[in-house]
Amino acid sequence: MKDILTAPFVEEMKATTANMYRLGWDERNGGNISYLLDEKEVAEYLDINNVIREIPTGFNAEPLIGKIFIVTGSGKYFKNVINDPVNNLGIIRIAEDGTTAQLLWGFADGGRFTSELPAHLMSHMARLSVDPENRVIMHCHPTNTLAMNYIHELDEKKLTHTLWEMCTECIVVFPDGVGVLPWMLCGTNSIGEATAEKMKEFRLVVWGMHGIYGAGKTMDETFGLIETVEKAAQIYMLTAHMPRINTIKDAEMQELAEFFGVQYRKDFLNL
Ligand code: 2HA
Ligand code: ZN
Repeated sequence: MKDILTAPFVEEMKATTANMYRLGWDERNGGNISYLLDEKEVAEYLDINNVIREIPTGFNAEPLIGKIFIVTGSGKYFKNVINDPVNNLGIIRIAEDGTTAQLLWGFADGGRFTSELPAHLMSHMARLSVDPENRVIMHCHPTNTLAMNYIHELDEKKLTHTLWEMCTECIVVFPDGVGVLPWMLCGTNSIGEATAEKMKEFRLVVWGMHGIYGAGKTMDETFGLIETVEKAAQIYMLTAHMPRINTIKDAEMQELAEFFGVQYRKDFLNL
């Protein structure tokens, strides 16, 4: 059996949480990540028949029965993952009943998975239904994205349009746009259901005045989506209080999307 601390998926979780912390997206215990793993790969590092603990999830994730995820822990700080993965991360498998998480590794100090597990697993189900290769769900509190929430209308078309205008690459990176939820109580099944509903349509969902969710096939794709939104939001926050003299026009955004061959939300442009 290989050493789990050398597993590529543990390394990716360490590197990603460290990067997100460094960028100021995950203060204190803010943020959470879940990453769908390949059973055969996990079995190279762990006896997958050895269940350490069973933890009820409080909701039914039947389509994910038997699936294995590495997830960040409830109340844990992203800043600490890199030096102490075994206490801050856990590997769980969804049991036959669909409502229990079987702990296979981690949460060594008696901890449990992120309080946002409903939003994560429901989002995995939603993304997998439209993209069978989706593996990652990521949540964080990027500073400029959050700041923008307070001064910009929380409307999907308007918010996406403003973000697309802020950097030339935006419409190419997230042509599907950004879904938006109003402020809602976090950590609940309700916000999980609402997020998952949006995830059928968008890989990015803003939680009004809270943060953002991203989904993707890889850690890089998911991180890159959030990073690009945050960059656009930063440009917006640096310029919103000043007269705008230049902008990327809708016809130019259309030209970009068509040149790069991406399926974009035409209804989010004013052509
Ligand atoms: O886990 O970010 O939304 C801490 C959070 C809750
Ligand atoms: Zn949060």
